[in-house]
Amino acid sequence: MEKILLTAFEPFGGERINPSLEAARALENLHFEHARIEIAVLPVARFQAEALAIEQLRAAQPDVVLMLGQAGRRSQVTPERVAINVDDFPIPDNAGNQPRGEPIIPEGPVGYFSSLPIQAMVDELKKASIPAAISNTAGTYLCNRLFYRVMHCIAAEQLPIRAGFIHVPFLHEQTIDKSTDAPSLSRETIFEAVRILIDVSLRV
Ligand code: PCA
Repeated sequence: MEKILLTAFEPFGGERINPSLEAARALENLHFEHARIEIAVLPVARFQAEALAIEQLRAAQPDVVLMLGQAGRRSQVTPERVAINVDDFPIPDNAGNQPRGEPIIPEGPVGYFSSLPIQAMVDELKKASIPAAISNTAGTYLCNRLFYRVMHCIAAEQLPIRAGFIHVPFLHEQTIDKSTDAPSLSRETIFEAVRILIDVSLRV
């Protein structure tokens, strides 16, 4: 039996919901034959998000950490390949922080690769007719920062944990009142996508 820590973010940027959190809550109580799921709900706040995630990671000692976040302008579910060592927030976070072009960890490496099977994840999502692609940038906002900080913790402490980040598009209901084109997926599709991501992460 493996333990999976599923992290998700609170709403931000004027949204009332965050699809990552909706999915984590829906999946939390689902029964997986080979895994136990624990969720961490993170504030969209520099420092606090990673502090909470790392605290919960230490307490839970999971085998896998799947970090989820919203990428509102994307049409596909996108496992991220790499986290980079830079904070360059295009908008302030929910605590009002807006660093521009600062390193996340001044003495840290330039980046960390995901240790999740990202290609297999994309292949399985596509087999289920869910739009998916590997992304080569997680941006320079909170999601990239959390991804970088968690990978740094795992590397520095040589923890036996596979970890990575996956961005998911808006839910349909988030786009109803938007004036510009905004791609979105249904609840069923996003929940099924996260279920598949969990399954594939267990197969390594
Ligand atoms: N998405 C943001 C931060 C929180 C979230 O869900 C991002 O892509 O950085």
